[in-house]
Amino acid sequence: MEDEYLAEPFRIKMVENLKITDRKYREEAIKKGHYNLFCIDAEDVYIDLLTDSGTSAMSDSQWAGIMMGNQAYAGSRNYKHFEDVLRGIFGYRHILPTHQGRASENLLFSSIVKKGNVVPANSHFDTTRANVESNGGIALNLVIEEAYDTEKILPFKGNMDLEKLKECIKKEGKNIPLILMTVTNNAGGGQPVSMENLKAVSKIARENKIPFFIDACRYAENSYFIKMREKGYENKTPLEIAREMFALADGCTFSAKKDGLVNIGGALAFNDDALLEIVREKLILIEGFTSYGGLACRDLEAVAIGVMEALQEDYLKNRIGQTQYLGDKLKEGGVPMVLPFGGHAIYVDAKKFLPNIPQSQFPAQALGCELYCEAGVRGVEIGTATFGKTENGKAVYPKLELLRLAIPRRAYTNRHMDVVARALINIYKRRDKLKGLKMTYEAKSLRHFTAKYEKL
Ligand code: PLI
Repeated sequence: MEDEYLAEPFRIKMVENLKITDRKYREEAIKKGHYNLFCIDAEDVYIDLLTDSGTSAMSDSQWAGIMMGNQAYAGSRNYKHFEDVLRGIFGYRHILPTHQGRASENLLFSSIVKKGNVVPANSHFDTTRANVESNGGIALNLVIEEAYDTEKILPFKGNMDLEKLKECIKKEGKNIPLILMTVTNNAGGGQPVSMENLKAVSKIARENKIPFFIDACRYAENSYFIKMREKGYENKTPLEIAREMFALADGCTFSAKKDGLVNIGGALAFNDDALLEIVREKLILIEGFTSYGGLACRDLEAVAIGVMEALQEDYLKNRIGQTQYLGDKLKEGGVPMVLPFGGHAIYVDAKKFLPNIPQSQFPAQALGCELYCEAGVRGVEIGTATFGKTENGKAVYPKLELLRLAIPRRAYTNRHMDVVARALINIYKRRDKLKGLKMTYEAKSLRHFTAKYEKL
């Protein structure tokens, strides 16, 4: 479809009614949830931008596929469909179903990461980092330095810094069990990785005989960015681009809850036959048999259909377009964000939004709570609570302090995006009145999910 005529490439067949609340109600709700947006009831949220994971609206084809579920412990036809479709995209020999991305990470990292190993990535997401660390490894972020400059406009700000990677290999050598590339780079603003960078990382990995894996959560969106921004890919389909990307690696972890357009599902895919022996045993032990991997077979069918829908060009144009739409509105209102806008989310730069609140007082978390109180919009902190830590009694802060507004796929209209923008711009106008938070409880790992705060 020509750009000027393309709106949503779908129409709405079923709706979920939303609860409408007032500010007093929301202030009570967030106080009851100890100022942690993970600890409030989803029903009390009007526009839920906590995550784009597992929150997609499925299509009628996917629901029809679910009704055609062939529930069998072994050898279900839905698994065969799932395997065929994913192999057709990823190209790897072994396609193992899992219930979601972190289960794939657990299976892979517990099989190949040993105590003291170093795992370089452009940026690890929180579960990826936690899975490396829980196996005694060290998760290293080697994204290009420009990724930390939120205002710098570059087409592929998710790229790996190749010099840093080479240095790391020189220093660590055989201590590196794998190199990981997250596409798009969720922890760094949802920024894409270029094919050129993937090729270079692949070459370095192969020269040094280090396995190279892709964290493929948002590979379809990354493929679309390559088509839009990288020379030589203008006339290729997202599927062709995706195939080229995966051919550069030895395997991938995949959360189908993102670019699989499903509410649950994932996969671990790779070529190594020896690794299969180890992983298959673990899969059966912790997830389920190799032909369902912790899912109902009907869910495998929904993934098989969803991944192909998520590779459609009109879908991707509309999807990335909605994120840009929200970003453009916020930019008009002067809101500081990570630029250029990411694929699945807008990342508000809380350091710049609230320069009066130091990182020790969780500015992105405080902003998230205020946005919820203002309009019932829920985002998620990607800053000190998520990636900061206490080391030898001293607080260590991440470089970026962001409030992520992740947009569920096919779920909200641009009128919802208008509300989000209006609310955030209104807060921006009175930003000097906002106060920070004090963390009163933190768990040892993944503390942001269960942390408790008090208002300062
Ligand atoms: O939520 P999972 O276990 O299906 O996937 C874990 C995961 C791995 N890698 C990346 C890049 C992710 O973004 C990711 C999950 N992301 C979530 C839940 C998010 O809100 O971004």
